Amino acid sequence: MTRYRKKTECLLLAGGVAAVASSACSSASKEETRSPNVIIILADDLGFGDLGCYGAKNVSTPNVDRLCREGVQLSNAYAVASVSTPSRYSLLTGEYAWRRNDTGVAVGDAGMIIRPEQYSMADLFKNAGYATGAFGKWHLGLGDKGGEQDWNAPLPMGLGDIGFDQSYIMAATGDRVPCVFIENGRVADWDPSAPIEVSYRQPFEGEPLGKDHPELLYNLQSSVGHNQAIVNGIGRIGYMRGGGKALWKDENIADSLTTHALAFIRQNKDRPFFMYLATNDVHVPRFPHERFRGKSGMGLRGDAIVEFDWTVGEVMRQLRELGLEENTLLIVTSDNGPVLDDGYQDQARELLNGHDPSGQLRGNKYTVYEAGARVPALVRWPARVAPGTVSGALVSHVDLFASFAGLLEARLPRGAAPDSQRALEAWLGEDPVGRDYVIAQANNRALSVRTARWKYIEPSNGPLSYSWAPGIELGFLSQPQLFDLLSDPAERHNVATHHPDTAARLHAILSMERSRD
Ligand code: NG6
Ligand code: CA
Repeated sequence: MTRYRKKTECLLLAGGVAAVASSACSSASKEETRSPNVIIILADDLGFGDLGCYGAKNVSTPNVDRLCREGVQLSNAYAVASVSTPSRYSLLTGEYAWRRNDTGVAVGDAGMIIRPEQYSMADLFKNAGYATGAFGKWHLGLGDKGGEQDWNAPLPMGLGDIGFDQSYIMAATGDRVPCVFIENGRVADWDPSAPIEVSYRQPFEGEPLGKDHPELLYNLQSSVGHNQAIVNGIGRIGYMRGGGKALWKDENIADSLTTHALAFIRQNKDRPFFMYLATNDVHVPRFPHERFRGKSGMGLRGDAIVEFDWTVGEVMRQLRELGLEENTLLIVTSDNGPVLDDGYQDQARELLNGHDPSGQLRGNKYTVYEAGARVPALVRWPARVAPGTVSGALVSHVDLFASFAGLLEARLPRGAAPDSQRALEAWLGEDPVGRDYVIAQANNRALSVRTARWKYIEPSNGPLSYSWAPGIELGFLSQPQLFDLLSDPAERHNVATHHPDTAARLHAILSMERSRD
């Protein structure tokens, strides 16, 4: 059982005001013995500049902003990758996704990427006696084999096999089939009158496709791709037939996920729990509920941020109502950076009106530059964390695993979470420095390494931007790139040739990390 001292006591001890401290400490010496609940709310494609407390314009995020005031706001927190699957893989396993070659953006019928024999973050909590639940976007494969799932029967392998007691998830992304929720390993509300078929190889006869029937795309038109199956008047990636009443309506996804997450909290109010709540917001297709429409002045993308903030607020409200606020460690962060046109005509770019989703960092989702993986990160744990803390400590999602293990005083099995370092104090705003370096992966697998001052990007193949979306900057260059983030936080001046020793030293870090493979 984890024990920690009440915050007031810690502060007095740290302050060293002996006379005051001794009496005050003894009067405040009540030690909490119950392990904290742990909640990760992981947004999708929410940028470093997309929240009020990170400088967002034209959208207000009052719930998240309150979290900022009540906890720690981190300004140098990193996802492990600039796209979803490798980012989530690393968070949930404590292993860099680039150590495996099967962790690229997963199709909707991918097989389980995290296998039962691998020790997951959910296993860690479950073994410590926690109730464990996953809600929302999964995107890490389901079933024992890719492309062969029978979506009309319980899946032979699912989240229950990697430590989650309960789950209510989307198999992949909102824009990929199957467009149904999977609850505890089988399709929720499965409709026997409409058996589900899914393929990423060939269309189903008689099923209209977005590319041939733009008139059926009554909710959102595609701008690029997203022209295969049509579900709810929106074109998707992949082919699908059936589903009937199990098919989701995009405008209700946030409600469904939040409802299930709140129920999980209520069910487990009397025992410690770990909840992984991965929202569909603000990934494409952005199609928030009507009550959030027009609430941001930035169209659908901004409204999806408002919907995300609502989800955070609901979780906070539920904790408060159950008296669980004080001893719940709540983390809000994002899987990768922001993108505007990600394949649907939702006018995300046209309606920005001065808002900068990247928060003045260079790039976006997919990129090697800072906006790809530097993400908002807020941590609230009233029992221990000082409110209103702002920290520039260098932290990475990959360390959450070992940090939680430290919190639980749990021993990890040999080989578990191999890249994860114990960094709880940095995540809680108590250690202002954090990691020596952070490694991030772009979507072409190129790695970068960042220290307090420098950012080095290894040479790689690939374009500077996508041909279909010139507004998406990738930054893949065949030469090394080095930026002095202290004088050049927006990575405008590549100084690799001026500082060859620094470039070589940072390159050597990447080589050393790779050789630990
Ligand atoms: C891309 C999709 C994009 C998004 C992304 C994955 C197109 C044109 N683009 O291939 O819409 O789904 O994959 O995003 O199809 S992630 O956040 O889940 O990694
Ligand atoms: Ca994402």
